[in-house]
Amino acid sequence: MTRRALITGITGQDGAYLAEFLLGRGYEVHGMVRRASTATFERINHLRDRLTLHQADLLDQLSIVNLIREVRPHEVYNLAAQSFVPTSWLQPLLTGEFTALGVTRMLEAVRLVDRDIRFYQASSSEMFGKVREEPQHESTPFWPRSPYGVAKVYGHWITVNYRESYEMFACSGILFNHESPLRGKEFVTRKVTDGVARIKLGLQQKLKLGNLDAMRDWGFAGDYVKAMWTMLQQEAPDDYVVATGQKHSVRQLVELAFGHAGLDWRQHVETDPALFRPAEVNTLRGDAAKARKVLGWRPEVDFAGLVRMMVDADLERVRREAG
Ligand code: NAP
Ligand code: F7E
Repeated sequence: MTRRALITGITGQDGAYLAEFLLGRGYEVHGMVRRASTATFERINHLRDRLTLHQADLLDQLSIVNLIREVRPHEVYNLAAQSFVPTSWLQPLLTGEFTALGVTRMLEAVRLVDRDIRFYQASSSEMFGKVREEPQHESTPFWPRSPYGVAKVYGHWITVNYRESYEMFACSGILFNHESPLRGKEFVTRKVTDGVARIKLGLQQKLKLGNLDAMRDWGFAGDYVKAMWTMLQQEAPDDYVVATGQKHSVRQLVELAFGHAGLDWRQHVETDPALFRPAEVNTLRGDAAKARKVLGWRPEVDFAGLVRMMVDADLERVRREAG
């Protein structure tokens, strides 16, 4: 029997990688997209003829219920969210509506239509925030540092609560930062690799960044979507940290990315106080021992390989676009 999956946030970075992965495993893949006046399908254009897209919105409960009724998926991957941390200070209420209450709307729809549907919630290392211990694992206490992080803590616990209240197969994947050539250009890795490509090709001179001392556990998105799927194939639902276990600073990222293109970052990078955050997550490093043991999951791309992949992809794209 063909398995059916519904992905919210299919037009985002993870949605595109997950859709490709599930198609490769023979799934019938459905995606929830919100209406926009211009197309947002850039990341999934190459898959369009193999996907079924449906209009619905995290803010509109009935649209989600109708969608789950129509598709009757075996698995739902809830990836949709307002995911950019700085925007969550500018739009804290909207971030709460999408990123926190949106999860309840998804869970309610699944509960109403068919409690046997397996549910994946995209939780985040941002929940650890002002970290209580290092490395962070599934039982490390949360101390979120942004409205986004707070909303994700809500999304995590409501997922756990529906599992415990209704015996639903609901999993929370606590994923650390994962990046790729499909990453949005406002996130620091892509901002740097896009900047490097533009500087290398003479289209830009300077790159303005914020806190170069922040440290993150960066992995490759293509590796991380495999962990999402594997969580939903287990006998019992559970929560898992997904991370590489290695951390690097933004400064190291910059050195590596500029160096790969043969550039000296000191000649191009400027820090801009406006890009510092009201409350920062200074450092994150995850312990994915449980995912390794139970799911057999391991990252395949390391930090240096990831940065090279992203710089090379941006160099090729910028060259192509510049004709
Ligand atoms: P992303 O590229 O920002 O994609 C977000 C997706 O959510 C987009 O498809 C967006 O649609 C959709 N969306 C936003 N608001 C919506 C609404 N009201 N109704 C329907 N769809 C809506 O994010 P990502 O990096 O792929 O991350 C996927 C998920 O994992 C997010 O929940 C994120 O918070 C979480 N996460 C990400 C990371 C990471 O490092 N990437 C780590 C941990 C957790 P449009 O295209 O229309 O904007
Ligand atoms: O920032 C510092 C910044 O915006 C990383 C989201 O996917 O991962 C992501 O959240 C670090 C921060 O990602 C700039 O201060 C310095 O310390 O790439 P980012 P994030 O905030 O860690 C988590 C796991 C998610 O769940 C989120 O959805 O880099 N930084 N200079 C900068 N960051 C940005 N964006 N731009 C700068 O110029």
